[in-house]
Amino acid sequence: MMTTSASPVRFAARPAPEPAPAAISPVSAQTRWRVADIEALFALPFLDLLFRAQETHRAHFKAGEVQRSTLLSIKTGGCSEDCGYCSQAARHHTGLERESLMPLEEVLEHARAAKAGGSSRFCMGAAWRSPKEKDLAAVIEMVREVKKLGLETCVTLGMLDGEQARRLADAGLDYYNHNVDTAPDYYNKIVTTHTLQDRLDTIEKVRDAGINVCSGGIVGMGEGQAGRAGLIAQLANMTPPPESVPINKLVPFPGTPLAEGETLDPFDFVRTIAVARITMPKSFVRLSAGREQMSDELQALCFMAGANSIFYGERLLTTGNTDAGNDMRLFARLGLVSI
Ligand code: SAM
Ligand code: DTB
Ligand code: SF4
Repeated sequence: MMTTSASPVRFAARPAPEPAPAAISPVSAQTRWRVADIEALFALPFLDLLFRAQETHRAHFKAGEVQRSTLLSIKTGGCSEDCGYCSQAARHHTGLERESLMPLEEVLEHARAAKAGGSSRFCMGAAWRSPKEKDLAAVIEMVREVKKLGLETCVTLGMLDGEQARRLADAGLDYYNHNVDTAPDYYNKIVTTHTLQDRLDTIEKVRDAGINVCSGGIVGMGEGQAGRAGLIAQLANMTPPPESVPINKLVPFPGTPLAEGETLDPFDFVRTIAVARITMPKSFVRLSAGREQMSDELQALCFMAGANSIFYGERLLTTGNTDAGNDMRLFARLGLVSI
């Protein structure tokens, strides 16, 4: 059973929760979102929810402007962790070949191509529980060199300690991606080799080092609407909420424990985007993994619901992404503008 209050985790906690609003009221920067309030948003009639998400979006962003980030897996497979969705966990028999850390020059070739293609941010992902010293030094060099190309940088390397976060900040890293992934009381059904608190601790260290936080989650892992509300609550109650919120739709990968799970009603995915937009009005909400399996019409609904960022380019980490040409045709058809 999902609880009706947000997790009491240290990072998300605030001193004095606001009293329950009579209606589902707009939040101020100081309001704590209760899971029940967020569930009530999910329960709104679809058109009312979308209307409200549009209103919120237009109050904080220029409608139709979409940021593009390109992903690169710089270290693929062989991960010690057991995240149930992930193709890169060594213990899942996914047939994925383990690769060592990509050399700097190869990373830069991908980054130059991303820049030429119009992406504004380059995100480098590594299948680590946490980075070892030698690896971190190499990634720091990558961050410095990618920045010189005029791209924003993001890395996702697993858990960090404070010193590692500070060194990444000193290298000029713009964003660190570390997802909370699902609701607090669903987390240990998905991952057992680390805890949600471990992830919140890393996010806190990233924040303290002055790096922008990119944190979101995955929907479609059997969490239900209450689980999606729990996911959004912990993100929205961070102080401040993450600057970037990737909402991933599970990409079922053969050989992972979650490959054969239930399929998500696509409108519930759109609802999740809309609720993220309403509860985190100033954050970039990224329509992330799973776009390749979405129709143009479904993606248009996600933009309508307040998504204003995408992963752009033919690959995510180990799976495919929508063709860049298709994306640009869709942007043109919808009058969306890249920023
Ligand atoms: N090891 C690092 C970590 O766990 O933070 C970085 C890489 S990990 C692959 C980054 C994120 O990708 C995960 O937190 C998860 O949200 C997302 N992800 C991984 N596999 C996915 C899948 N099959 N479908 C959707 N999202 C996925
Ligand atoms: C995020 O939230 N989604 C990206 C990025 N952050 C690192 C990863 C999606 C991975 C999808 C499955 C794969 O390609 O392996
Ligand atoms: Fe490893 Fe990250 Fe995949 Fe978990 S999500 S198995 S930590 S690469």
